[in-house]
Amino acid sequence: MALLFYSKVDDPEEWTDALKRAEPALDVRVWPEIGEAADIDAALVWRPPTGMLASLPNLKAIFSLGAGVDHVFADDDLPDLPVVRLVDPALTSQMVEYVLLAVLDRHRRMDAYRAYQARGEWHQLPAADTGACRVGVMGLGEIGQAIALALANLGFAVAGWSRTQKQLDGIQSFHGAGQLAPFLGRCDIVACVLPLTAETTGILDARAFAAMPKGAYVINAGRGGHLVEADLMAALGTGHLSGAWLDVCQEEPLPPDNPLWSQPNVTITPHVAGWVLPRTASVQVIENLRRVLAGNPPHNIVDPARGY
Ligand code: NDP
Ligand code: OXD
Repeated sequence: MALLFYSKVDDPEEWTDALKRAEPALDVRVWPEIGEAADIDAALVWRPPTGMLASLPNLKAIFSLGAGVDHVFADDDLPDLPVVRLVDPALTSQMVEYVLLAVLDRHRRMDAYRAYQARGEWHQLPAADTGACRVGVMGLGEIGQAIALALANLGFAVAGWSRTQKQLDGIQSFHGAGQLAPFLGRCDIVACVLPLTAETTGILDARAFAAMPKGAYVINAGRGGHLVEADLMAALGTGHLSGAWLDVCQEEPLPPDNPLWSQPNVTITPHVAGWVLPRTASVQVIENLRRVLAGNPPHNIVDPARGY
């Protein structure tokens, strides 16, 4: 069994070692050293270049090196094959940690305390009332549900928004385009962990910000394509939004001259909210590869029509 590995951000040696620990007989071919293209059964990829997958004549499945698959569907010449995403508890835990970090940083006014410290000022702000802080999670899938439940466990007033209705203990559920504005209207902090699809592209725009209450705070750990950066800058400029915390950007790496870098109430991290760990994720890649080769459908296959 032969697997092609392609990523410019993941370490091919670490992945090869982990994959071979999970299946010693696996033949891992790291792009561009692929040998005979016809040998390759499946590909494990992050942002594959257009046409690369179509050039493999015996490919049977495409595995995303992440939870998201937008980077696979961005290939205009994508062969009509099952596209499989990672659903990894270790990745989900990191995403929960990341959003909790951002929410707590904002809720406990660490921005203000860092500024006071820089000026050598001992200044106490009013106590943060967690039960009165309304947090909204956009996307209630594997990652969003775990985030919403973790926030609710801390006592925040949590709501979630998804395509279909959800029943989650202690979480107010909103769904569909028609309930987006009422959902945003009850959020002091909004955290986006949606997949990037035709329907969700640009969803964090001027209209969405206008639907949020004055002073709302936006966290984007989904994809850069969800956020209209110019609209964010405008909403920060008028003071309608109090700040933002961004892990993902329209263009990655974020160009040095992008004004977001120097916006004082914006925190930026370089797409590190959740990082797939080869040690845990390679086990499910191998299991899915075995299923494909045995003629069974892999787990966590995505729906190309929905785009996630
Ligand atoms: P899932 O597929 O499990 O969940 C997606 C959720 O989004 C579902 O609740 C779905 O609704 C909802 N959704 C999709 N389209 C719409 C829509 N048009 N309107 C409303 N809700 C919608 O994905 P995961 O939770 O595993 O991952 C989510 C995303 O997180 C990834 O696609 C990726 O973009 C991002 N991510 C970012 C990382 C980072 O490091 N920054 C790391 C990992 C993931 P429904 O339940 O009704 O289908
Ligand atoms: C993912 C990511 O989709 O890391 O897993 O962005």
